[in-house]
Amino acid sequence: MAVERTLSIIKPDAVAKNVIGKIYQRFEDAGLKIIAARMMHLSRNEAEGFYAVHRERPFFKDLVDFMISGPVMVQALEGEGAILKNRDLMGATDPKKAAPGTIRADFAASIDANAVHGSDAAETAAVEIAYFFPALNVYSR
Ligand code: RTP
Ligand code: MG
Repeated sequence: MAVERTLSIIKPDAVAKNVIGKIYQRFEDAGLKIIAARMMHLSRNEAEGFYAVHRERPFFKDLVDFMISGPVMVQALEGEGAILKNRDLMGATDPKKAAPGTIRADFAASIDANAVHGSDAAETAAVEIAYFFPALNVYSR
């Protein structure tokens, strides 16, 4: 399997629950390296730009309101099959449907406050990483 990069966000609910470290541990235990990271409190513009693909969806305003409700932790992850591996660690979008032992099953309260974001494909991963990190701030190793 190829080494890939993916963009992860620990959302405001999980940052507020003080579980950044527990979520990082899951990434590292799965063989994913944190190759860039920054804590941010997103502006409305930044959140709308990040989720632009969902602009026409009925949940767009709630999603943006939630994403700007508090600080988030943004990281790029690297490893074998990182995109799918991260999605597996996260679990289903709705925590009620997320498999036991996944991040969303363990830390998320609802489909809105669902603890983490992860890129869903190679193309979106590249765009999302570039959205938050200039290439010189990514430390592949
Ligand atoms: P994410 O992009 O945050 O990693 O989540 P995802 O791929 O699992 O889900 P996606 O379809 O990309 O939706 C983005 C976020 O919008 C919220 N959402 N709400 N009320 C709803 O039906 C609904 N559907 C999606 C979720 O918070 C989801 O994470
Ligand atoms: Mg998504």
